[in-house]
Amino acid sequence: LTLGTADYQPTETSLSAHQAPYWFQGAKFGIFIHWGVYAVPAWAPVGKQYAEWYWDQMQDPNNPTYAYHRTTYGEDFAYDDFIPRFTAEKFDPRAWVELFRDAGAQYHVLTSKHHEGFALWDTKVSDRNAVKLGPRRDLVKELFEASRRYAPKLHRGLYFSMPEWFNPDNPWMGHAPRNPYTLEPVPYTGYSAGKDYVRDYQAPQLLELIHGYDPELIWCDIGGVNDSLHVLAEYFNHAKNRARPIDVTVNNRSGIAFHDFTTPEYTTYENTVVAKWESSRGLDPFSYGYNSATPDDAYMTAEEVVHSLVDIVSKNGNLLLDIGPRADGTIPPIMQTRLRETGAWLKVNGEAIYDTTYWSRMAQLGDDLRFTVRPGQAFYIHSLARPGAKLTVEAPVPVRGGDKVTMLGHDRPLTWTVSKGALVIDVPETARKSGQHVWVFKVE
Ligand code: FUL
Repeated sequence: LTLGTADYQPTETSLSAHQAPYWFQGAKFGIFIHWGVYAVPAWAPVGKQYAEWYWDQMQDPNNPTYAYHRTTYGEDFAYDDFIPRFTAEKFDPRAWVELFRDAGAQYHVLTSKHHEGFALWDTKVSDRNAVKLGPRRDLVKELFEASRRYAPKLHRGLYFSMPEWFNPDNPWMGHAPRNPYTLEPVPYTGYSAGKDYVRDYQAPQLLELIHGYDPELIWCDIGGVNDSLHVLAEYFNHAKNRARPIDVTVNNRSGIAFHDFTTPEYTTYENTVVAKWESSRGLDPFSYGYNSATPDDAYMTAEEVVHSLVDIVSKNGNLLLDIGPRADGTIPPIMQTRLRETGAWLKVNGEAIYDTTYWSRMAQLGDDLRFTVRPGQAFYIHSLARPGAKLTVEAPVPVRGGDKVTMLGHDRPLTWTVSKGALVIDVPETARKSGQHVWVFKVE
């Protein structure tokens, strides 16, 4: 019987045998990185539009980016004129992956190519890439190599936009690139038109990534025309048939129904969803790419990040938290600070997050409590609000006489009782320091 060892076939039925792997289930926290030519203008109306959408937004006379571009760069400055300014000259992949590790993240997902069509790796199917233009470096390769070497516990993923806005062979926005003020055509730099978009370009690019970089996660975006049945069958077979197999996963935006996980964006599910999911958002109030107009105090605070992570994990999700590096490869200090602060919380409280599972109820909502479980070992109560001298948990926590109750980061066991069916934990003053973001109690 070859059940479980046969190759995947390019059919929905065959692919359906694939599930999100254990590492992804347990990872809970990843870093999304939106980096491309859009990091050069790095502008959008703050909190309203995604900065990585600059090229699309500058085409529309009713969008503030249209006027902004004219004032800042002039009518004759095409989007592709930003390419030489995308230098990555200070890109230090080791510093990046060490930052992600220190943030407590378990995986990272870099935009290998966003909707602008500029590939960050050495693609052979077009010159529209970071080796031929701009940085003149294979940014995907450098990041993956640094990650394997300096942060080997991290899992490596790649985002890939299935369509491209103004690709002459399949313009998602309905037309090849043009000057938004005169509507004159402009070149699509580095690309020679006349390809079958899917067969000669999109699918080969995905296969280059699969065979050349061994991503453990592919985060497709937008869907649309595709050959994803074949590409994903090849992805899974390649991962499985390597000398040292890897366990890979794919999201729900490749254009076919099959997926390992769903991807709510700048939102989360209200309740537990048993099928694996991952919510993404930027530290920015509403952008994945770097928006230089966003003031530091508009970014998520560490408390907001931790609250969001705990809430998501209690409902079986992962948080894929996004940063937008600058065009020179530096990560804005506010983003570094937020990631390190999150890492400090996870250092103390990570055991209540990683490799846990959701409980039969995700929350005791009115009291700002969330729950996670390490089956057979421990039960965790997360208090999003600073607890009082007594923490009352009405939800039917599986506590039995003799169980030990502690607060993570506090050295002494806490006393507790069960009163009218509720667990009541005595929380000494020393365990209730403010500024902890979330206070985690462990029952074992
Ligand atoms: C969306 C894209 O359009 C955004 O720019 C971003 O990449 C987000 C994660 O997915 O669909």
